[in-house]
Amino acid sequence: MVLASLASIFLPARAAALTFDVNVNTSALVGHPAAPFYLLFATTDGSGLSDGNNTVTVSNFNFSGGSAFGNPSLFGGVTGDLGTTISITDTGNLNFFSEAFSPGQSLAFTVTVTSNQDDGPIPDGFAFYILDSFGRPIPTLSPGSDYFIGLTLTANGGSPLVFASDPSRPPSSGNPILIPAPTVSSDTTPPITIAALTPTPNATGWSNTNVTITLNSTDNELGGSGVQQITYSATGAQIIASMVVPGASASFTITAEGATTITFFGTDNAGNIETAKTQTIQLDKTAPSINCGAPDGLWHASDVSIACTANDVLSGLANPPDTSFSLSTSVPAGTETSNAATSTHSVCDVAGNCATAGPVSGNMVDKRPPSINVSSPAAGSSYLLNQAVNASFTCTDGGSGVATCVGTVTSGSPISTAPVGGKSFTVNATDNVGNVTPAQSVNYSVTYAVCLLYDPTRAVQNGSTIPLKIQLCDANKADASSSNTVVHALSLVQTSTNASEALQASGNANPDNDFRFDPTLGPTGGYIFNLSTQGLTTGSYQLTFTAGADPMPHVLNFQVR
Ligand SMILES: [Ca+2]
Ligand SMILES: [Ca+2]
Ligand SMILES: [Ca+2]
Ligand SMILES: [Ca+2]
Repeated sequence: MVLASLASIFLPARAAALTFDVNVNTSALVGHPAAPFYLLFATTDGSGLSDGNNTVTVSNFNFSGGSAFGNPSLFGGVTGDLGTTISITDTGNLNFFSEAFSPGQSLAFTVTVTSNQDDGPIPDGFAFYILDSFGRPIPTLSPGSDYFIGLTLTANGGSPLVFASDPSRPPSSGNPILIPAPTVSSDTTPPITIAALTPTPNATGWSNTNVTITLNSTDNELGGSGVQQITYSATGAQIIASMVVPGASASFTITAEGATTITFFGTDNAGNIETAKTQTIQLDKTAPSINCGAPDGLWHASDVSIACTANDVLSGLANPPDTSFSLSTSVPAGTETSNAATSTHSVCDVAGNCATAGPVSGNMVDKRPPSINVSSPAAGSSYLLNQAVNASFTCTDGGSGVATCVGTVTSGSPISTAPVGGKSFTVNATDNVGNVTPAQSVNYSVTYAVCLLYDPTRAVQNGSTIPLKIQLCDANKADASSSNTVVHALSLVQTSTNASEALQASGNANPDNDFRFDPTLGPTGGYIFNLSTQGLTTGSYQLTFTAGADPMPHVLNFQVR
């Protein structure tokens, strides 16, 4: 009965997809008097040689409340049953499987075909029928024979042809059966969804600005039905409830710092759902926090270091030694400042956020010793013996301040003006951080005053002897003459012409041109030089002499007429 019906099977010339899902509305079969019904799957070999180069498997039967029953009929290269998987190979010219079933509201199954092409003009074919209790196909609108699904097994690939039942032709018994054309989806492959992150995280997987996630889904397999929607959600730092976005792309932005795990998947128009994928976004928009010490308000003789610490609560420090470091001042030698700034240091986190430590200002660094200014005694000056001269000097420091400022005597106290000779006055200074000023010395002289015991305005007669009598005095005109002090005549010049004249002592009282000490000329004595004016023309003269350790020469004036 069944075999006879199949003699009229005609298979259409259409290429085949590899796998497709079939759904048939079988509700019209429920309770119909033409029961029992049979499912029939068949292949034909187009080569006529039974070459066995194509195999069709049918599986995943779902009777939706119905069931298979009875034993399958197998013909040709066929194995299996409705409870498992049916395999049909074109090892005969005609190969078919049939088995009775009790219909439910619908019938679903999956067909997988190979797609080898026979060499001849007639390709291999596959068809699906539903037979009634007489083994006749339920009439359909297909051309030539009453199949619900037909396809050719060629190498080109393609889609099955589907047909509804023919409402004008009844089955072997009862009224015409109304079955819509089966729905066929050749798509059993879920979409593939890729997440693109903008901007791209750095090499460590961290981002430091908001991350936009663009989900792009594709369903490009052979016979793919296309992406219907993308579903995504997020947990962790940023929570996003499940979002369903129609179409093949979706975009959203992660702004919360920390780790957010997104979950996403695509669904194709055949209802295939991609296995959910996850991706974790690590977002850190906050630069490290830095803590540096403050200036201690004290003066320092050398550069100051300020200790700093840094930490980063999200991605962590890029350079672990930045946990603890120090900044230093660089004050030039020989200078002092109460507002020295330290260096700076950049601290970055793993995500690339950076903060700058320092500069820390207000550090007090003193590398300059005090300045010394001596106004008295004045450098190179000469003072009279026992002259009252007070020292005057100051020390100043622009930094830590003067700690010591010590002169030969304290400022305001009398300096040494006795005995006569070369002297020096020295000041030493230090500041409060120990900078030492090189000792500063001022040289000065102490000299005698000369008290005249003759009248320099009274001219002597040319050729006579003039007794030049003097006392060596101090600043107070007190006699400081002494027999131990040698007073020595050096030279004689005429004042008006500056011409040198011969020094001539009268008699033997002044050997070697030394003045003669005379204890009767004052309280401690005096000196006399008996100068011959022989050969001196009329005019004014100056006799220059030295006295003991006195570094300054002295001059005596006299007149010749
Ligand atoms: Ca074949
Ligand atoms: Ca798909
Ligand atoms: Ca950070
Ligand atoms: Ca100083």
